Amino acid sequence: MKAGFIAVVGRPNVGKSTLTNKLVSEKVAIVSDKAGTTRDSIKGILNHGGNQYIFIDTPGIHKPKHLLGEHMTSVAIQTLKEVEVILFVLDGSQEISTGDQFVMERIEEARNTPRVLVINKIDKMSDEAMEAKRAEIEEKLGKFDGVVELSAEYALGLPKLLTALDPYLEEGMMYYPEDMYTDMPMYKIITETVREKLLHKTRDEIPHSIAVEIVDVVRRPNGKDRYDINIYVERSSQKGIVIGQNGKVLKEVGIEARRDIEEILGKKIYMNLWVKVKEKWRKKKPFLKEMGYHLDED
Ligand SMILES: Nc1nc2c(ncn2[C@@H]2O[C@H](COP(=O)(O)OP(=O)(O)OP(=O)(O)O)[C@@H](O)[C@H]2O)c(=O)[nH]1
Ligand SMILES: [Mg+2]
Repeated sequence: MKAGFIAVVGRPNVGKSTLTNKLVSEKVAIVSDKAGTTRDSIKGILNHGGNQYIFIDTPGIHKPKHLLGEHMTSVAIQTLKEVEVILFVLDGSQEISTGDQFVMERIEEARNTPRVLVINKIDKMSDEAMEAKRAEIEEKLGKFDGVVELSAEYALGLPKLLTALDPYLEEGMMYYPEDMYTDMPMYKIITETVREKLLHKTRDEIPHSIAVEIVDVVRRPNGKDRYDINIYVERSSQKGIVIGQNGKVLKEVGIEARRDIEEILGKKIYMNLWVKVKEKWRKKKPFLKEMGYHLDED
């Protein structure tokens, strides 16, 4: 029996959460095409071939512009120090950027922790592009203990990744029971599901300005509980966009989120969504704490 913690890190939008979900064959982390989707570390646990792989999906590492961004980058950097092996994910279909190099510098600071590179999104790359990419990596990022080319979206190359990680797991006991695939509490799965649907339907600054909170759960005799959920935005102009004309956007978000949540809970629910304005909440520490965005030592 071998087990180990694996940090999944990289700049925003490279496919870290998609990869984590595909590895554990469950949706533990929400995914969107907007950079900055993941805001906290999320464990995805896989038991395979007698091994327990504990993947820690992290927020994309970037240069923060506000307190929430600072929290996100610190969560990821903190995770680097707590694992057996680091999985550095990059988007192979894009040029290696200063963003990737910034992540590499943070990884270097974790000193002796082994590092495996994932070149993701190979479904968007030709063979020639891959050849060029290997050279570019060596030049701009240096050497890794292992390199795996894969497509998280299409679940191509995942067994190779597990094989590459195997040597870094440690003999001993399992950390988590066999049927546990995430450490996400149910309320977080619910708020994240609502946030994901909102991310899919908004753009520009709005996805970044959204926070979601369950304010009440009312148990009902018919077993169909009612969830009252607040959606926070930073300005009143954003409120109108999130609600949409005649409430269209909010209604669609409600329908899609409820469908997913009912599947996860295995039962029907009622859901009320309210949109509220909290000026500049991403810069306010007490509100961030209330939303659960804080490190242990904060
Ligand atoms: N074509 C292609 N798209 C992918 C692949 N993996 C992820 N994506 C897409 O890339 C986008 C970002 O994916 P995420 O998994 O949310 O990326 P992330 O690295 O977790 O992003 P942050 O949480 O913002 O740091 C989404 O639109 C995914 O569908 C892949 O292998 N191929
Ligand atoms: Mg993510």
